[in-house]
Amino acid sequence: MATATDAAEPFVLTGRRVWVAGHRGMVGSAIVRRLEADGAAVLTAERRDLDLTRQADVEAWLDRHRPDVVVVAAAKVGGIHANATYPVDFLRDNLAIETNIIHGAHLADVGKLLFLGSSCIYPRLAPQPMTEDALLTGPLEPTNEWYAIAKIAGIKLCQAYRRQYGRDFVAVMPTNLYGPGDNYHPTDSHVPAALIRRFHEAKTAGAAEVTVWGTGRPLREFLYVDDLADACAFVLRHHSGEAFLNVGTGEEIAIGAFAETVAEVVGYRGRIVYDTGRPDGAPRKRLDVSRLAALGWRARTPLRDGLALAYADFLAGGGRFRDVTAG
Ligand code: GFB
Repeated sequence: MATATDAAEPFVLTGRRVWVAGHRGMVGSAIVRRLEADGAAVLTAERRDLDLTRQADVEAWLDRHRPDVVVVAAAKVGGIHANATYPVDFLRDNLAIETNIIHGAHLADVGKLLFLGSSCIYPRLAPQPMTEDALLTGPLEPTNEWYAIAKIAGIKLCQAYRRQYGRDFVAVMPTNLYGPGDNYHPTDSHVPAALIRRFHEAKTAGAAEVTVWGTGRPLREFLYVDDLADACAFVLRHHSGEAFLNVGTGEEIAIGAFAETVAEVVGYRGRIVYDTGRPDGAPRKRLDVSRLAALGWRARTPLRDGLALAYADFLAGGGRFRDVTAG
């Protein structure tokens, strides 16, 4: 497997025209904040003006706007329940979105593209922590294999356009994320947003107990979304190569301990009970983050600090949410 290579010269983002596809999502909006702070001219396209699943529309938009850089942060995303419930949306829509944007970027002669994948691309029982070399070495986690296959295809597309056309298209694999702009959907959300919402509602209602899905025993790694955005700006500047890069904290916590931490941050003091009828999903999925660390990047935001910022955002935004299957 190719190793991560420093770009010959740092790629300059200041003054560059950067299209952030998926700018309204938690990841996309964090990347917009970061790139604007770095002096890039960020381009965006509203969902009502551009359907990313329609190839001709995406190619026409790229031909008209001709960005210097493209960040593929657009995807159908959701937690364990959504992934297992909407396999078509997670496989077909994500394949269409990434194929259209990556091929369109090639046709529009885009200088650099960053594709965002996910840590769920790795085998369910990959040795921990999971290095980038674990890809395709074993069966996937059944609850999110649809999303995982789509994201693996995205990695391979970036590598293929580098080999066949010399395109500087790179990919990062973030771990589980949380932070401002998350989707607080009651059932389709990821576990951080789900528990922030549920503990807040229980505190407000004075509920005696809160139900957490599964056994509470699985382990997860959680990265604050603005740290991911910082890593994306770093990778755009300093990485150019086929090797994709894990982005995480390298630390894991059991879902039960995570739930207790969220309850403390939210200020809920009732009981936590577990609904073992709900799936646990992957037992562990901790990333080996040494390859990106070797290039000079590390996550900064401690979990409790990040959760406090996420809860403040939830309170400010009133727990907005959107359906995964929304067009
Ligand atoms: O974030 P999450 O839904 O997905 O976390 P994955 C699921 C873990 O949290 C399981 C437990 O062990 C759940 O049993 N959990 C406890 C809950 N309470 C809840 C709850 O109220 N809501 C949710 N959602 N989980 C995701 C993939 O896998 O990892 C995504 O589905 C993406 O596509 C992401 O790849 C990185 O961590 O299991």
